[in-house]
Amino acid sequence: RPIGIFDSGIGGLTVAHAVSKFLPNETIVYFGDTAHLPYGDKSPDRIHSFVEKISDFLLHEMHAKSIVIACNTASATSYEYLRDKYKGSVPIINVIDPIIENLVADNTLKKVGLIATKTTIESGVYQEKMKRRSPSVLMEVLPTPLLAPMIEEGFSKDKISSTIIENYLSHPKFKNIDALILGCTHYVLIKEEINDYFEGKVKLFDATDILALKMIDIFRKEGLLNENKEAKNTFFVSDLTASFQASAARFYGEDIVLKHKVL
Ligand code: DGN
Repeated sequence: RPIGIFDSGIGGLTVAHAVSKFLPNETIVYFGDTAHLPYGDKSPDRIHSFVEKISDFLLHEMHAKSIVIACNTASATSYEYLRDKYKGSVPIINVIDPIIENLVADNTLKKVGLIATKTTIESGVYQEKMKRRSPSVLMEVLPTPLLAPMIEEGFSKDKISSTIIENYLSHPKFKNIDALILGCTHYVLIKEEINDYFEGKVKLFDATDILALKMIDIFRKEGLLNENKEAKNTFFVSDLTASFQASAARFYGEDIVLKHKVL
């Protein structure tokens, strides 16, 4: 049985790629809800209704053995909702908890920044989890809504991206941070640029490798690891355009073919 991975669009392909790299024997069924993107400025209720349909599709039609919410926004608004709904059937994995676990394990951190969509920041999920687990770490958050569309449009390592990145990251809130959470799946594509901005002095946390390693743990414990790959990975999107297809390779890092699927 495959692993179901979903996102509001194509950003979650960064997560899917990390999963395929660390768990090469697993088959991935990806669903990008491009018809409803961006989730980043929608209300939690609206996002619940989208992700419920996607999860039902992945579980009941694709027979997924686990679901990965490869989107920070959907993880922030709907993880508990989905976990409770599918309790006892399959593991539901979000992208936020593995990042928190890694932050908490690093006891050198005093001040941590978070950049993410408006909905993720407003949910307060990262802030609450950090406060509960590491109360002495100061956390500063900043919604950075221009970054995801900028990345989707292919701007990186150029004048536009460096101006926007600098404008956000030079915010006084982020003075003297030890670490920055890239709290949106898209931001992985500008990780190098962000690292350059901080001259390598700020640790960057995102949900690619960290999440895939966490999945190995969970799958091992649950006896879900595959010995051999059963089938090819499939990538569905709820709205297919030439531009999504063109961007997909950039996010996944390899050529892939998107298939249109209306739920
Ligand atoms: N993929 C979503 C996330 O990680 O929050 C954000 C994309 C969006 O909805 N703009």
